[in-house]
Amino acid sequence: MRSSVYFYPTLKETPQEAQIVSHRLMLRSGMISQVTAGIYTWLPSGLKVLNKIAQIIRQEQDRAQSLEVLMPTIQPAALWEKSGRYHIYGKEMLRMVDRHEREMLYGPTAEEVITDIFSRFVKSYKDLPKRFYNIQWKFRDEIRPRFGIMRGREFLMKDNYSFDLTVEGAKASYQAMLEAYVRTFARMDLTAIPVRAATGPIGGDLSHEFQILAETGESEIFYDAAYETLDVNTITLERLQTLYAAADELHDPQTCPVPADQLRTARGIEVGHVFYFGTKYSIPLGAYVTGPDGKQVPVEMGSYGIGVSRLVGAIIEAHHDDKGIIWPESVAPFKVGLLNLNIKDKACTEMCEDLYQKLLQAKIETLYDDRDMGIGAKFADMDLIGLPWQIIVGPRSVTTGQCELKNRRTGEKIEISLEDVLKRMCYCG
Ligand code: 5CA
Repeated sequence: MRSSVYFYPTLKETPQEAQIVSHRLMLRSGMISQVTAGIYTWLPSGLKVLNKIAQIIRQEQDRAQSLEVLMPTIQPAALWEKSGRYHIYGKEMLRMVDRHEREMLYGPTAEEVITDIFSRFVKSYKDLPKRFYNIQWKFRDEIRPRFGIMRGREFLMKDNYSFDLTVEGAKASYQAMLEAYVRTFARMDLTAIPVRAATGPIGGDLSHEFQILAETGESEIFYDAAYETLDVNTITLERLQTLYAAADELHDPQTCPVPADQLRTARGIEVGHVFYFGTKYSIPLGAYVTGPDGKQVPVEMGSYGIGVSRLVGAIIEAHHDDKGIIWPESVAPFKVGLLNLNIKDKACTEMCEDLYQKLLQAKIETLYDDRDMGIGAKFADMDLIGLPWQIIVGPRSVTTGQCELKNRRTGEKIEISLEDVLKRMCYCG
C-alpha cells in the first residue's frame, strides 16, 4: 500500500479527550474515529488490526472443536422473556420497537438466540458435545463509555456457547476454552492471567476472567505472590482452583486464603470471560436431549467471551513507547514500512519502487511512504503507527546499494544490502 493512496490521518497533538495511552495512540495513528459516545468508525489501520485479531481468535476457536456461526445483532424481546432476563437486564440493553409494534433489542450477548437454535435442531445426546461461536457486534448502553474502544457501547465480541450432556462434559468444554484462550493471547504477545470472577447478568456458579496487567486497567485484582503464569500445558480447572487470583468483587479479606504478606493487588484489563452456568438457559428455552436411557435431560451449558475490539486497546497498552505503538507482528496492520527519504530524487525513487514491487511479489505486507514531505515527519509517523520493521532508503542508497533496516521494538538499526533486506523480510517473523 502506498501512503499517498492510503488513509491514516495521523495527529501530532495529543487529543484532549483521551485519558489512556491506547486511546491516545489509536486516535493519533488514525485507527478509529468517534461517531458519538462509545461508538466508533474503524478506519483502515484499525480495521486491519481488528481483523487480524479476529482471525487468530477464529483459528484457536476452530482448533477447540467449535463451529462458527453468525447470529444477528437484533434480537426479539420474546426470546428474552422466556429466559426471564428481559426485565432484569436493565438500562444497559438498547431496546426498540419495530413497525409491527414488536419489542426488539440490540443484543448485548446471545445465550438466548443460540440456545433456541440448539433446542430446535439437536435432539439426542449422540450429537453432543456441541460448541458454537460467533464474532459479532454487541451493544451495551454503558453508563460511562470511556477509554475509546476499551469500554465502548458498540463493541466486537467473540462469544462461544457449549452444550454438553453432563457436568463433567461441560467442565471439559470449559477447560478446552481455557486452553484456547491461553494460546490465543500468547499469539498476540499478551500474558493473560485467569482470575476467579463474579458471574453478573450472565449467571452461573463458575467463572474466570482473563486479565492483562496494565496500570490503566479498570479491574482491580488480588493474587498470591506465588501465583504462576499458566501455559497451555498446565492450565486446568483443577489447577486454577488451587491458585489464588480473584477479581475485586470476589475478594473478601475475611475469607482470603492468602497470608497478608503474600497478597498482592494489581490492575488489569479484562479481555475474556468464561462462564459455566449449567441449565440456567436450557431449561427455560427448552434445550433438552434424549439421554442414553431414553429420558429427556436439559443440556449443561457454558459461555465464553473475548472482547475482540477491546483487545486492540489492550495490545497497545502492553506494547508501546513514548514514540508510539509497537505492534506484535501477528496483528500489525503491515509488517514493513518502506521509507523513501527523497521522492524527488529519481534514482532513489526508482530503487524504492523496485523494492516495493519485490516486497509485494513476496506477499510481504508493506506500507510504502511515497509522500512528498519532510523526513522528520515521515520518521515520526512511522514510529507512531508502529509497524515492526522499517526499511529506510535515501539517495545515498543509490551509490552504496545499502539501506537501513530498523527494528521498531528494539530500535536497532543495521546497514544491509537491498537483496538481503528482501530475504530477511521473507524469512523473519
Ligand atoms: N455471554 C458472555 C460470554 S460469551 C458475556 O457476554 N461475557 S462478558 O459480559 O464478560 O463479555 C465478554 C467480553 O466482552 C468481556 O470479557 C470484555 O472483554 C468484552 N466487553 C464487555 N463489555 C465491553 C465493552 N463495553 N466494551 C468493550 N468490550 C467489552
